[in-house]
Amino acid sequence: MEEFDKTEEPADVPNIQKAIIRHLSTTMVKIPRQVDSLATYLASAYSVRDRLIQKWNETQEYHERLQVKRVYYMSMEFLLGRSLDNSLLALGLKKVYSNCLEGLGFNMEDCLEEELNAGLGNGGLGRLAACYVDSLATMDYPGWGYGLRYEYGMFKQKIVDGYQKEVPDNWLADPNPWELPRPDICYPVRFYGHVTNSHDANGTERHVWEGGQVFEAMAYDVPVPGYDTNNVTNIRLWSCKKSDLFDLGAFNDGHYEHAMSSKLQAENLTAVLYPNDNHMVGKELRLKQEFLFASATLQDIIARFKKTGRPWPDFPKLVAIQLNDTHPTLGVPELQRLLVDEEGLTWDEAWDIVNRTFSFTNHTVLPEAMERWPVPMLEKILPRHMSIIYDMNLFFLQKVEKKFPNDRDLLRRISAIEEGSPQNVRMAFLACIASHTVNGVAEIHSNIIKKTIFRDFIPYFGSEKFVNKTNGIAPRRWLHQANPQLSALITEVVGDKSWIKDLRLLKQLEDRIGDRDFEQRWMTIKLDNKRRLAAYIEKVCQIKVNPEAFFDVQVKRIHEYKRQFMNILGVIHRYNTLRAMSETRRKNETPRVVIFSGKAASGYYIAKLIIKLINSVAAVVNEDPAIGDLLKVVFIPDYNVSVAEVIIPASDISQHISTAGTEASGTSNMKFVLNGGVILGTVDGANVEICEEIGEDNIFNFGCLADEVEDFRHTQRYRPVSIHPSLKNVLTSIESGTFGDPGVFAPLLETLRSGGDVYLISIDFPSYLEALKAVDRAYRDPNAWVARSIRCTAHLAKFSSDRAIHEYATEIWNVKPCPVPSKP
Ligand code: 26R
Repeated sequence: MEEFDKTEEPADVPNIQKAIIRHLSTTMVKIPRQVDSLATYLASAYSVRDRLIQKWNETQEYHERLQVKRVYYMSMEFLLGRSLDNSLLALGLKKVYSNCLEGLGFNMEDCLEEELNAGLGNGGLGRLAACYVDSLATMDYPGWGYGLRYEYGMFKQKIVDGYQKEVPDNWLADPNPWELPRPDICYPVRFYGHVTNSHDANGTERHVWEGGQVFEAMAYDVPVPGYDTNNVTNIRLWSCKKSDLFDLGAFNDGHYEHAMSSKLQAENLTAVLYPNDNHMVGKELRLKQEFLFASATLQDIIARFKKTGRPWPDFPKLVAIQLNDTHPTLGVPELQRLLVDEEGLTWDEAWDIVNRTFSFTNHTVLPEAMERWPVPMLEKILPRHMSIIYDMNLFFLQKVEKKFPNDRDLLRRISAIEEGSPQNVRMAFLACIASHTVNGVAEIHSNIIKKTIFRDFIPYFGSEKFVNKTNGIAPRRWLHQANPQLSALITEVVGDKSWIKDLRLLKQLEDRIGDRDFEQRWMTIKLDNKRRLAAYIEKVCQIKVNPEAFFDVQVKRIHEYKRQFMNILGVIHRYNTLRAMSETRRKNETPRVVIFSGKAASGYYIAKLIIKLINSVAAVVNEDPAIGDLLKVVFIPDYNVSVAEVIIPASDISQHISTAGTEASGTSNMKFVLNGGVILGTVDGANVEICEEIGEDNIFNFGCLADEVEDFRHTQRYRPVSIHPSLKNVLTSIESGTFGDPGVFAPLLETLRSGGDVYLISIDFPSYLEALKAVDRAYRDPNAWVARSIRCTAHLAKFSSDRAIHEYATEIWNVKPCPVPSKP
């Protein structure tokens, strides 16, 4: 057995069992007959946490002592999912814990299932942050995540009568062993109030922000272990507490209720995550969340810097800050304010530090997702920051004017303050102006943002400022943990587990193509994963599906641009086609299970109608005796990280069919392919680069290209004068009531008509049906299919988050690995 598995020696069993039992009795306060799998999960988690804390301390102490540069990944969302399985694998303790639990009369799988998901994110952006922290830790980079500790994460989704119903996610109802409360780490955060200007002894202008309301942000630390390393990194999450909690006078008077009332009424800024993905809602509470986050984080980073005793110009030598989209952008004026108003630096000294510290990632091009905050709202809530933003913008525009004189229109287009009544602050522009580097998340996306949102910035800054960092996924969670059988088979081929930290080694799988015995094992693992998913579907949907059927999957947030609508229209087309077939012809068809899962933003009416349509189609198709196993449609409720871990390894084909140019990258496409699943997709986001890596014979592409989409939209060449007959027939079957009251779906169908169809479903539909046919044909050749599946996994190295983080570290952050040495 290799070096890393030393900890898996049976000698550890008694010690680990002792630790679990100790936590059962002292932490969980259980006597033996009260112990259930929840208590056992928690006790196991606490015993793992003890190890993590020790390594966490060693890591932080080591990095502090060496004064290494750290990167801080600022993200309003971290979609971590469950931690026990992941931590056990990282520490090399999974097997030994499994034995320990068995010895105590418990089953590992049952205990793992007890853990609630940490759902502190909406979708792609939040999960990306979690994968990136995994890679930072695994590759020994000094880096922390900073985020918010929402008491309620992403809502839970129930399906009632085919409709989505949102239920609060009370994820802190059980104790959370994965967070370490830090009551000693608190920062005051001010809102409202006023700014007074004065001059100090040297005649320099001083700004004092006073009054208003002061909240307090308290730190909770979430340790994240790297895989097979001593390094344990940190995600610091802020929780909001009102600071003026007690009116002590009233308390002493015995007016307890009155004394407590401010606590009872205190708006808790970190109570709940906004469940909007790609759609901005300009709520004051959200703005306050963003500022609480920005201010606490920057105060904390500054406090840590000051402990080093280094001079201010060294700040960017020790600190890199990555803005995960615009949500943390208030960190920019906040750092400027802290340096100028609190630390006494000049504006120019501070601005130079800001500029060398921040870099910014854009994750979307949808206009409705661009953060714009009304100037009057900012002026009211953050008066000092508003005036700093004005100055930053003014100085920027002055420099632009100098370089390109007499171009008023350029200044208007490039200004961080958008004209209008009211005026708005364009957060993406502010982030761009203040950052040394701006990146997109896939080649096509990075090119699009240079031609669209940031186009006017290029003549001024030069195009080098705008770079690409194609997204990646953590192989630990998305292959090793989610697909243990495939992981074991790969380890057998490679000879050891080194591929888990170096995905390039998967190339060796290619040599096994054509080895019938190996191919058989490969497909048997796929079948086992499909059985596992079928069992889950039966448990949560009470639908029996045939695990031998072809599994066709689309799981992601429900959004018009992602076109789940087109998918279900295609399903209706298939259903109609099957029904029209003779029984003898039907016998030649491959049984298929079409699986959907995903949440719609609670206020997104059309997305919710798409869910209803999927469920209505499922209700009819699944009960049709003429169709039987040939077609089953399943909507799996409450998509989240642990549900994804069951679905992804079980797909034969997965659909990534956004209108070209709209999906910045996508990351689940990478997860499916890594698990030997084939993609049916548009030429969009990371699909393009996946195709380059695996070869175009191994992916099914269709649809307009991004520049054609642009043409359609801009030249008005596109008006849906004629809807293709195949689509017309599908729409007719909905309208004739095949799937229930057609009135329900009228607003949804309307989006395709009368100059609408923003996402070009009617244009792409015919080529979509062709692509589906090509998939069907290809699956009929099992040898070619298994070869394709193996090739998918073998060529996926590029999409490891380790590669992505290495690029960020070397090309943007200038941070270097700093592995914590083992104790002798
Ligand atoms: C503030 C509000 C308007 C808001 C906008 C956008 C809230 C949340 C979002 C989420 C967006 C930024 C998001 O998740 N984008 C996704 O990022 C993934 C990681 O880069 C990409 O893979 C995916 O294509 C993109 O949609």
